[in-house]
Amino acid sequence: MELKIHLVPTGEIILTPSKDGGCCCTNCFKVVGSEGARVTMESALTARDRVGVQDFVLLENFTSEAAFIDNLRKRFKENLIYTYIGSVLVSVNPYKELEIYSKQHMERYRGVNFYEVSPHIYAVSDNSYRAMRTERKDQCILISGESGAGKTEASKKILQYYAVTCPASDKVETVKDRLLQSNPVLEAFGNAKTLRNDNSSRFGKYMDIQFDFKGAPVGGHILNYLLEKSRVVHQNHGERNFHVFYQLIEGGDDDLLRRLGLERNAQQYQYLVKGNCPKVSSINDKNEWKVVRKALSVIGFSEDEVEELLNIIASVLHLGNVQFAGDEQGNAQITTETQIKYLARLLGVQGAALKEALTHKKIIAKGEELVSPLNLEQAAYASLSLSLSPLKAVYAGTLVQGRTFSWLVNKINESLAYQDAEYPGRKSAAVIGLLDIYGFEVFQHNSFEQFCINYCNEKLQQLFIELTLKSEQEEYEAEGITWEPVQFFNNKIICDLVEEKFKGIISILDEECLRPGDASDLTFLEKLEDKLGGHAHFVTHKLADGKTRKAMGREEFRLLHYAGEVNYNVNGFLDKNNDLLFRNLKEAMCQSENKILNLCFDQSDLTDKKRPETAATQFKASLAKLMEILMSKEPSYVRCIKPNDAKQAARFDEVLIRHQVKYLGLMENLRVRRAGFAYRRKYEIFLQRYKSLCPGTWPHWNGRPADGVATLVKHLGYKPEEYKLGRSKIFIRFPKTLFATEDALEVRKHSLATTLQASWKGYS
Ligand code: AD9
Ligand code: MG
Repeated sequence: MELKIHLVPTGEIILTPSKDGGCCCTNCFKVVGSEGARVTMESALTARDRVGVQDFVLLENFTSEAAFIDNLRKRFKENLIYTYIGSVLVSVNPYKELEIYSKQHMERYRGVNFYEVSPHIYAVSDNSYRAMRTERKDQCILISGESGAGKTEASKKILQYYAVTCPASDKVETVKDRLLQSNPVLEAFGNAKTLRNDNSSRFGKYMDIQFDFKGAPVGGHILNYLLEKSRVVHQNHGERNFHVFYQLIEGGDDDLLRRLGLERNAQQYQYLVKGNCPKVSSINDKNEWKVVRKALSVIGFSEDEVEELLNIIASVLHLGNVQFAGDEQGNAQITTETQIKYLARLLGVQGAALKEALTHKKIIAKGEELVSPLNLEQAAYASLSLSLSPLKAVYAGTLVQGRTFSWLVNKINESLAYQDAEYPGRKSAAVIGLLDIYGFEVFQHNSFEQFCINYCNEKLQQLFIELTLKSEQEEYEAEGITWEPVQFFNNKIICDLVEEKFKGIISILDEECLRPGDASDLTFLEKLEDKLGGHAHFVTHKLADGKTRKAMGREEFRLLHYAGEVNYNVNGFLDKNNDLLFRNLKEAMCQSENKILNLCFDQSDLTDKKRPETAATQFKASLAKLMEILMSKEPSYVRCIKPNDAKQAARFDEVLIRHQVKYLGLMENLRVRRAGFAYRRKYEIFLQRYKSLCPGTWPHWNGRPADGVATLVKHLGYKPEEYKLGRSKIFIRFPKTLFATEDALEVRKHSLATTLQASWKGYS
């Protein structure tokens, strides 16, 4: 049983069971001992020291990173994975199931004030919910952290919290089910086993949960960002393709597999063997398949739609097994007729057209169609690992997956769309948005994907700076307290470096992608060096004496991100940014009888003269839109930390954690939060908690709460420099002032209990 410490006036401590067996207030900490036992003050303080502070703003030495990490470690050791920085929740992945997510736990957080209970993801969920209800303002919860830190788990816990605690009705139950079931479907198609995480999300996700006027969830909407399409055709050693391929092969019944022409053996498929990792101990593909099939039905996919979806998934596998050989002229010829037969049937296209599309290149020049055969060399150049498959087969595979994924998200959105039965067209009353997006990434080899992901993190940091500083400033102003400006690094300069029109990296990249002639990844690098060489956050590999800078390759440029330095290798930047599909493959797809493909590839793909926007420009536009969405809402933050790279419980790797504390900007966050006052609370709440400490306010205070607090702090002997009284809140500058008040409260509580007991005895 968990026991809670109660200080008594003699300086001793009595152990009593804590409320519901869990922590319940700021001063509640667990100790080992038997109920009723008396322990010394010293051991009590050791116990308190053991679990650390539950809000980093209460750290005495708040500028010290060592103190920060130490607090995190203490709490992690005690399975206290959540800690606040003011209202920001820091969460450390426990890599084990903790008994803290039950229905009882949810109830404990429901409608309770943020600081009255121990830190929890439910507290953040509830706080946003209540703010949405009472202030009628849209909320958003931004979850960030590196791969494997627990973002997706956190977002699922938030969704579960709303599903369990929000008001219900028959219709609402359906929506709740659909919201919950959208996760396994999206994860099947968009998550994969990577070296960092067995269930890594390979796309960014923003989900709006829509609520009605009674606070019931009535709908949802999902936006997806930058699916890592290249995974369909290539996986690094120890990694897998998207889960759905393995689930289908392991879990699909015999009939289904026969129809799809698939064998129950992942090793048979080129696109599934690259990582040499068909099975993962933490994943049961067969069971997951059942979950996904059920989820598809709950969301409202018809049997036909599921069939067509699976036809596409099977086609991707067949596509990977198409093989080529060179004829006498060296032109690529297909040698695997069976695959073409299956592909033609599954995709609903003519076999001959498909063959032609896979071995030829068609372009329209000056209104004329030019068809030329692809040779094996072109193919080999395009895809080293698939040396015998022409480049465009690879692209077909990736594009099919990318477009199918977008179709899937749209379909889920249709199913989640809010329809007011009484007032069609009426919008939901308010929304809570959940952002689960890739964290900052630094690998040995960083490419276009990392460039986009890290750019996204710069934008989120920019938003964080604007909103946190802005809200801090606004709070001081609203409370009539002088604002003391805080020094911080504004990363706008890096955002501009990436995205500025004409001058930024994306513009330069697009320019090279559009330039006919000799444009290549290396000419792109040269242009970057020419145009950005003098920028404070851009570093070229070239030194003045013509040598290459240490720790940088000749094909690399370095960006000094807010979170650290990253070297990017330009290899593949142009191809990935172009993301083109050859015309004859597009034509083949447009003729498909598969309804999903038909929607994904329409005639405008062929007739539209305008070149489609490049991948980076599209991403930039979608991020700008996301920023707009988030700016219009009130944000809460969850910062996730991964404790070790081995995915093991109870392992706290200090070096790794230190990095993340830096990347997440947590010290800066704490500094901003502590710049003025460590602690602030509404007068009513402060008075309610501490009124027993002053004869003037106990048991009731009849005047204005602000005057009550003034009386109270005077009685407690607060010095003028220790606090300020605002319009609706008290601001306390140092943690020690608050700790002293908390200690006094414990003493007081105990003496009250003793008095009560004595008077009871007197009656009996
Ligand atoms: V990625 O950027 O999508 O690769 P995430 O989303 O940050 O990453 P995820 O939520 O998938 O990480 O967590 C990784 C694994 O850690 C999960 O599969 C769980 O096994 C484990 N985890 C994360 N959070 C918790 C938790 N609160 N309790 C128990 C957890 N296990
Ligand atoms: Mg994830």
